[in-house]
Amino acid sequence: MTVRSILAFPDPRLRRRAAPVARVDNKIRQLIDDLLESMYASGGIGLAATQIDVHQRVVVADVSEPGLEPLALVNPKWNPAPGAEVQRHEEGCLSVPEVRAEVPRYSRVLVEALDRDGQPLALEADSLLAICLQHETDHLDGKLFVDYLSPVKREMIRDRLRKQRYVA
Ligand code: K2U
Ligand code: ZN
Repeated sequence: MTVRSILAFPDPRLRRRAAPVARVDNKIRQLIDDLLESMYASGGIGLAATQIDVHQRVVVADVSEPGLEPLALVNPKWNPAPGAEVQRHEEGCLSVPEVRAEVPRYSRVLVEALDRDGQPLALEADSLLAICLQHETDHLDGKLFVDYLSPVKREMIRDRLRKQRYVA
């Protein structure tokens, strides 16, 4: 288990589209363990492989107390649950430090994936887990929550982070 460093916006590697996992083997299980370790170490409740510069379709989440219900999803796909509505919710991102912004997400989603043993997994997620899984699958498609903001706001964020980097 290794804590991996997390890519920071506007790093272009965050924009790469992750490749589907062909086979869930020990290498993928090691990646899942590293993702969980890195997520807990950074106080996150979700993390996508893209964020540690591994471009494979794997995400982890744990929206309960750390370590209570770690969830690992390989090749995750989601659809809005019947009757789900779009709600705006304030989000953060471990790759966009100190930025919070409201993002529209579905309130409930039906998720299909493979688990860490390569077995098919289906779950219905609502509230924070639904938001988290939509946020993480966006990462696998090179999408960041700041993409839902106006170009002006996104530019302001880019400038602020650039200044922070030089100041620091
Ligand atoms: O993918 C990430 O960068 C981790 C995200 C996951 C997430 C974003 C928005 C809403 C839910 C989950 C977070 O930065 S983890 C930090 C966090 C912790 C508690 C509540 C919201 C965000
Ligand atoms: Zn994120």
